[in-house]
Amino acid sequence: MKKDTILVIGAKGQIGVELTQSLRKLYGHSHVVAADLGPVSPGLEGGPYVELDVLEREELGRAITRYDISRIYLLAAKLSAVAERLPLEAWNVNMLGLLNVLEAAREKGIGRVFWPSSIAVFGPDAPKWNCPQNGPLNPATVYGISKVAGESWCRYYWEKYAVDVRSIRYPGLISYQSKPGGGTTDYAVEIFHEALHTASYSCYLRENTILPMMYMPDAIRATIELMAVPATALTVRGGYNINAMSFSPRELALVIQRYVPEFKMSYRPDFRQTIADGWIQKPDDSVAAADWKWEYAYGISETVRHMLSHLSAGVK
Ligand code: NAD
Ligand code: AKB
Repeated sequence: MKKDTILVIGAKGQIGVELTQSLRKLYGHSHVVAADLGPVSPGLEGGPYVELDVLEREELGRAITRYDISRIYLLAAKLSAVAERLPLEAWNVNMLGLLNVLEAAREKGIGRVFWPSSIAVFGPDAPKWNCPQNGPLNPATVYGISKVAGESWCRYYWEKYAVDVRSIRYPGLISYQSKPGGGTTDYAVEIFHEALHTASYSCYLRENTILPMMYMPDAIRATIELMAVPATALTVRGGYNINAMSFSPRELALVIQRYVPEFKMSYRPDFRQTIADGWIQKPDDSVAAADWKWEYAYGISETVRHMLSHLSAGVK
């Protein structure tokens, strides 16, 4: 059987670098093509790279044909904080990028597509704790609106054209390899860098703001597992809720202080507080557990230990 060749669009981002590396380990370096705006970046040199703007349909079509692509992971997007500041630009990137990929998948018979949604699909009226898979989708942010619309497009392309597109509503992701790109949950990555460099961090959310989070290895594993299950196992064609840990900035700071006792946290809430206040605190992931056996591995203690040990190896 012919081996799949995968295109990862938005490969230079927080998820993209680690997902590309994991896919290359699994499928072979020459079978995973990384794509993003501008030249290749560190961490992606080990395999093919193409400079690609996903908003340019013809460029996308040329890359698919040139590399004989059979699976696409679309990660290019503007995240919540950037989207609140640049609503029209964010809508354009998040929607047109997805529609270009879905259309290319339909026209060229791409076998499977992955597109990430977010816990941002839920708004202020959703249950904060254990928010169900089918909770109300009334987001109060541009980013959330684009994710709800994107989920509807994914369902539409599956039902109308049998494009096998799959999606996860990621929580805020915590990683040490790449820095996050303009989200509301970014504090949970920045805090580790600052704890090690300056032993202090000024947080833009209030100390008691609880949000759902996940360590990157869990998110990468969830993505790869979801893409591997047979289509018949899946009952959700919008985005699956997945859950790992929920904590506030204060709770995270307390765990970090176990390893960096001199670490001091201060709070200066900005516009991101309003975004966070409208989000859920913990998704219920029982549908993902039933359909494809999703289960997280990293809680807050393991995440903090791993983050500090990987990052402190780089601090001399
Ligand atoms: P990121 O901002 O770190 O990376 C996005 C990448 O897309 C960047 O490298 C950027 O250069 C690229 N890009 C932007 N516009 C492009 C274009 N027109 N053509 C090609 N590439 C373009 O984002 P991320 O954190 O890696 O998130 C990836 C996806 O996962 C997004 O859809 C995001 O909404 C979703 N998500 C992320 C998180 C998280 O915590 N990181 C949580 C929930 C959902
Ligand atoms: C963001 O904060 O925008 C992202 C997300 C939860 O979608 N991390």
